[in-house]
Amino acid sequence: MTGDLFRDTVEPLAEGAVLLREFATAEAPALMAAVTNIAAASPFRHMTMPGGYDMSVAMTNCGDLGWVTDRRGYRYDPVDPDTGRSWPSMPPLFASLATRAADAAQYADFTPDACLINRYEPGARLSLHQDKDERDFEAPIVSISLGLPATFLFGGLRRKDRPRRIRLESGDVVVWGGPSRLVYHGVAPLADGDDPLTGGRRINLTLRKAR
Ligand code: MD6
Ligand code: FE
Repeated sequence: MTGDLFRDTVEPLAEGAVLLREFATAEAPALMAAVTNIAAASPFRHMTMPGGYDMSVAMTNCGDLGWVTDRRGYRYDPVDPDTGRSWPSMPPLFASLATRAADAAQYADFTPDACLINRYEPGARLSLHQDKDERDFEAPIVSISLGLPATFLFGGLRRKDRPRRIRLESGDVVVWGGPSRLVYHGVAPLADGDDPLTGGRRINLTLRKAR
């Protein structure tokens, strides 16, 4: 009956997508300390979209591959273009937490090779998008939220599908894959606040299997 422990916290969002409230709360301080270490080696930066605008969300990565965007487009790259070196390695805690969360969402043996780290300051937002730069849409994506709460926009398979607004708090984990793997989603502009772990920011980790 191991399922009972988490039953009340597994909230279905759509077919193949679940919200695991507070799944990472116990590990949040250790996750945040690891993010600080990663950012010391590969600093957060506002990347440029192919259209020329800089993103309001600051990003860095860890793992074998990192997601990057510049005037040439989006891609996964084993090298941090700002440092010319490999991205920092993925802390074992990131991978183990992602595997456990995926397991709780009925995705067995998830082994991420890339982790995109997003940093939001008040006003920062992420417009509706699909995650489709990964080679393998069979694997789910595991998303871990830390710090200030955000309004997550969870849409449908068509851009025009009206998104649901889901409040994500520090420690919440979302897992989605299968029929929901290519849903449009985004994050509404972050509201001001003060969080004991992150100060006036939100951090989001998305763990992926990029190749
Ligand atoms: C964020 N998350 O929560 C942005 N993408 O800051 C994403 O864009 C995302 O949470 C794919 C899968 C899960 C996600
Ligand atoms: Fe995304």
